[in-house]
Amino acid sequence: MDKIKGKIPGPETGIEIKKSICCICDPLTQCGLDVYLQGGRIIKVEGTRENPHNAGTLCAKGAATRQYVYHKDRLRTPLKRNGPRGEGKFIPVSWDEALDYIAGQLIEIKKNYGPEAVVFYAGYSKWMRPFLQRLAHAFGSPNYASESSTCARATTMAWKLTFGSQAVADIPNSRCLLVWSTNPFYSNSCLSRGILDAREKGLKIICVDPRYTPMAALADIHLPLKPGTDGALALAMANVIINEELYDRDFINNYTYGFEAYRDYVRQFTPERGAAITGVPAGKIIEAARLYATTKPGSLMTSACAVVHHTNGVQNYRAVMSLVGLTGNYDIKGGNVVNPPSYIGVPAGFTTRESEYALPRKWEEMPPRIGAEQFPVWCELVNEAQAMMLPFQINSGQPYPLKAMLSFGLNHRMWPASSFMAESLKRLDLLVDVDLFMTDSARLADVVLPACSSLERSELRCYPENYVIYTRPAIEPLYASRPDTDIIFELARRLKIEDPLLNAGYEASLDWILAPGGLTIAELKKHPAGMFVPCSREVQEKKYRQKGFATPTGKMEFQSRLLETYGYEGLPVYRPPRSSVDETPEQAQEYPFILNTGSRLPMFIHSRTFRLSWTRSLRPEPALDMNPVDANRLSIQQGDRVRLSTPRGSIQVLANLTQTVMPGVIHMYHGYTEADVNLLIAADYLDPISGYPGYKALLCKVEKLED
Ligand SMILES: Nc1nc2c(c(=O)[nH]1)N[C@H]1C(S)=C(S)[C@@H](COP(=O)(O)OP(=O)(O)OC[C@H]3O[C@@H](n4cnc5c(=O)[nH]c(N)nc54)[C@H](O)[C@@H]3O)O[C@H]1N2
Ligand SMILES: Nc1nc2c(c(=O)[nH]1)N[C@H]1C(S)=C(S)[C@@H](COP(=O)(O)OP(=O)(O)OC[C@H]3O[C@@H](n4cnc5c(=O)[nH]c(N)nc54)[C@H](O)[C@@H]3O)O[C@H]1N2
Ligand SMILES: [Mo]
Repeated sequence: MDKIKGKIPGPETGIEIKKSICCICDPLTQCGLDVYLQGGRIIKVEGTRENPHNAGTLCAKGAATRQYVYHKDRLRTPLKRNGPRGEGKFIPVSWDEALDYIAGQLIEIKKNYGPEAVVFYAGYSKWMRPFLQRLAHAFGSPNYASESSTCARATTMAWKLTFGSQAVADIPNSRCLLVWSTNPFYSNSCLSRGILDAREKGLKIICVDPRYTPMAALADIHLPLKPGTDGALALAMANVIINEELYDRDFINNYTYGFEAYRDYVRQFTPERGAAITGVPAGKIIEAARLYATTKPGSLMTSACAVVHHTNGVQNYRAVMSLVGLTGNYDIKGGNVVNPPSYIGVPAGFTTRESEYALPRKWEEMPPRIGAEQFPVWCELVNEAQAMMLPFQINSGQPYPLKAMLSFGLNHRMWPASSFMAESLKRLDLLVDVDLFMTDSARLADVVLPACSSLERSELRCYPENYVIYTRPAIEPLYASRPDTDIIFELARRLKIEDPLLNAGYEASLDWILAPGGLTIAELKKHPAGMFVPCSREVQEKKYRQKGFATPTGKMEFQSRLLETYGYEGLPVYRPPRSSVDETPEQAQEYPFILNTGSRLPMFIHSRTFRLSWTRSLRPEPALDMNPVDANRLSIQQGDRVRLSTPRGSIQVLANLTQTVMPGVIHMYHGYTEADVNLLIAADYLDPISGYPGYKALLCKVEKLED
């Protein structure tokens, strides 16, 4: 046999390469993917070199794409329940039968209980969201909800409350990067490359993180704070900046509201008090405050979740971002720049009509959303229902009954008290779940529909490098699976929804959405690997000089008027986690550790990659991370089986001893079927402003189990 040049596609090898995007992360890091095909089967994947976002690279999860797509748990046909709810007995049915049944039931429920009794839900997957929300609202239901009830939206809320709009770190032009609770080396590898480049050019880095992460290792100053004490740390830094007069006087005097009240409040947070609360030495707090305030321009980079996954989450986050105002680093080159998203959360240099598309109806024309009563500020600032209230409303039927849920990628283990969520779902008259895999949540459903992955569909994806791609399927949808959007548009037809765009389909809808930026699907199809979007002007700095801030006072608000309107404190006040030594000292005697859940691991992403042998082999068993000092005291050794408990329950896992976590804090990754840490968190352990769960600080204990 002739020697074959394996990598080169061509007739001799029978190998061809198709361009696609990864299906594991969503959406910021959905890297460009070169899919190598032989005989219609994927034989390997590589990162797309031309795609400026990942520039040929892939992470550990993306490299396992083939295992994900061809996994034996992939759903093969639509399924209908054939046995008691939750028992997992199904019979295969045709698409027509499944979709007709769903449409018939939804019409019936709407007739009997009103459209609001139907919930439309999207899990972590985002590509179907604008279409699903339009379907919900066109159907008449305000109850479109998503995984965003736990991710990213609370940070947006904090930005809107304080500055009127979100602003992201302009890393390439920055001289000092304040990294607050994010570790892109695990969570967003493409971003971490840019940080390494900037570091080589002299970028100073401060990293605020309880763990010693790769990001912390790269930093000039690492501030290892106790989880959930972010507010106190930020206020103590502000104390230094104000006392040493390192703040931006012009910005404070002309563009802010509530500075005096803030300054008075900040007085209490001396570096010493900050140190006592956070565990970070006072000297380091002072050093970090000086470095950030004097190395201009400085930018703040934060997590979509870690600071807001606390019972004082939004206020802690507001305390952190107040530092941006205090130092005048808002909307300047190299600081935090206002760069509104183009499509599905990603700014790519052009405008679209995504929100006009997703929201065809005014909120006032519909009944109040789930969570409207408990989280009014959420409803003012976020265009979704607050899904953390879902199980409560299913059970109480108050203020009105919920009867059906049409979900795309439902994972009940996302909710705190996940068993309560699972039990609540069983009480619905109709639960539909669309997923790639037969999950434990799908097992609770009446109808399960097989979705295909991004490699099997056409999808529009933007990248922050002003790059955009409209993919074509690399392979046909496996088995009888279909793209989520097909299901949405098919249901719209069967529900007899008269809506020109829902009736026109996916590509016509996209053309409508893209119109303001001058892009068309026809043009995008000519560039299979994606294309740069001509991005006109330099971003204009300090737009607030002309336009003011989109807050009630038109200024940057240290003291939020909107929060006060709804009876919350206007200042970014600090409160310890609701379950903590300070708040529940008696409980702390039995449960002496702080439990921090969900800090990212490089090989796992929520519930998605546990089933893949490549990624799983890197951490084969559910394990908690603890410091050897703590382990020693409890006679726990590496790999010992332990019981992790809170007053709500316990799970059994292995102990992983590591110096990367601080003494007194236990870290446990979320989403495992066999060791679901969210069972240990109460359903109402929520931030009072956003409704976000306090996943990242509550009391727990660890006990060694005898063999
Ligand atoms: N304890 C704890 N809990 C947490 C967190 C934490 O830090 N700690 N983090 C929270 C955060 S930030 C997030 S974002 C959420 C994650 O939210 P989840 O929604 O729980 O995320 P996943 O498990 O990735 O995805 C849910 C389902 O979507 C399916 N899916 C994947 N691709 C597709 C697709 O294209 N179409 C369809 N229909 N389905 C698809 C997957 O198979 C999976 O079953 O978890 C939250 N929960
Ligand atoms: N590999 C992988 N990548 C992911 C995900 C994944 O599950 N796996 N999920 C994706 C999603 S949905 C999201 S939201 C992002 C999240 O992305 P990141 O925010 O970067 O990830 P996390 O690990 O949740 O949090 C970052 C750091 O915050 C620290 N931290 C924990 N608690 C606190 C605290 O109370 N205060 C402070 N200051 N720091 C704290 C953790 O130790 C961790 O190192 O990642 C995305 N990327
Ligand atoms: Mo998230």
